[in-house]
Amino acid sequence: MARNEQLYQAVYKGDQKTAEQAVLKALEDGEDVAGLLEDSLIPAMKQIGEDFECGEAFVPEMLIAARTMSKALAHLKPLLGESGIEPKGKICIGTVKGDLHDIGKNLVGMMLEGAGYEVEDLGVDCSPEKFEEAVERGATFVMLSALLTTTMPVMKDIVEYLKAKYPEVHILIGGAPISQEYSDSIGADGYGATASQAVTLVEGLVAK
Ligand code: B12
Repeated sequence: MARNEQLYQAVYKGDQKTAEQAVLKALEDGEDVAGLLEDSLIPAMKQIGEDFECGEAFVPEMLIAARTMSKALAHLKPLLGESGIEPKGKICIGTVKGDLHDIGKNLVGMMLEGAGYEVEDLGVDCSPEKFEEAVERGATFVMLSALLTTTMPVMKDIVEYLKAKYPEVHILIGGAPISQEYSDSIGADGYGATASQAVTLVEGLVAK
């Protein structure tokens, strides 16, 4: 699917009203939800990140782009979560301690709900104990998100802490700076580069 230029520009520039209008219009026109995400919304966030990296955008611009992205995502959420069947499993997801980035995490959570799982969103800045509490409530998958190189090591602490107490729980990790190599090095059960890969990973482990 080609990029929806109006939607891309609206998210990139942080124009909430236009973004919401564009997303509603695209849905009315029958545009595919996954296509809107992968070809327009995510690339707009990627671009603002690259602008930030080279000094062409600053935190306020990132923030208004992020708010606009969240508004647009809110319209897609009901469509991603439309399964209406008995949950296939219980998953908790959160962004690790010290990290406040939540767009990717939210997207992963929405896709998993859409795939038929019960998802408990623990929010951002989550301590190992917060994940543990969710496991005690019955989650068999723990999904960790980190967007900062400085908060990646927290994932290692959480994996060590949870694996020692709950070896049967699957821990999956993701976020822009994460790699398969990093996942292997900290003993996580898998890494996904995108929200759809997160679903594939979970489905693979459930099937085992
Ligand atoms: C938006 C944004 C912000 C917003 C966040 C708002 C919000 N509500 O999330 C705000 C303005 C608050 C922010 C703040 C900061 N940010 Co910022 N931010 C970004 C930006 C531009 C986009 C992130 C995003 O939403 N991407 C879109 C989503 C859809 O992608 P994603 O998160 O990667 O998620 C996908 C995959 O990674 C994967 N995934 C994600 N989680 C998981 C989990 C699992 C289990 C799996 C399987 C998959 C998975 O699936 C998702 C969907 O496909 C990035 C740039 C970038 N390229 O990442 C910088 C970026 C992450 N930020 C950065 C920085 C430096 C900061 C600040 C330190 C800036 C500052 N000086 O204050 C603060 C830190 C605040 C904190 N303590 O967390 C740097 C990090 C550099 C580094 N090496 O660590 C980046 C890379 C920008 C840059 N290029 O320099 N930021």
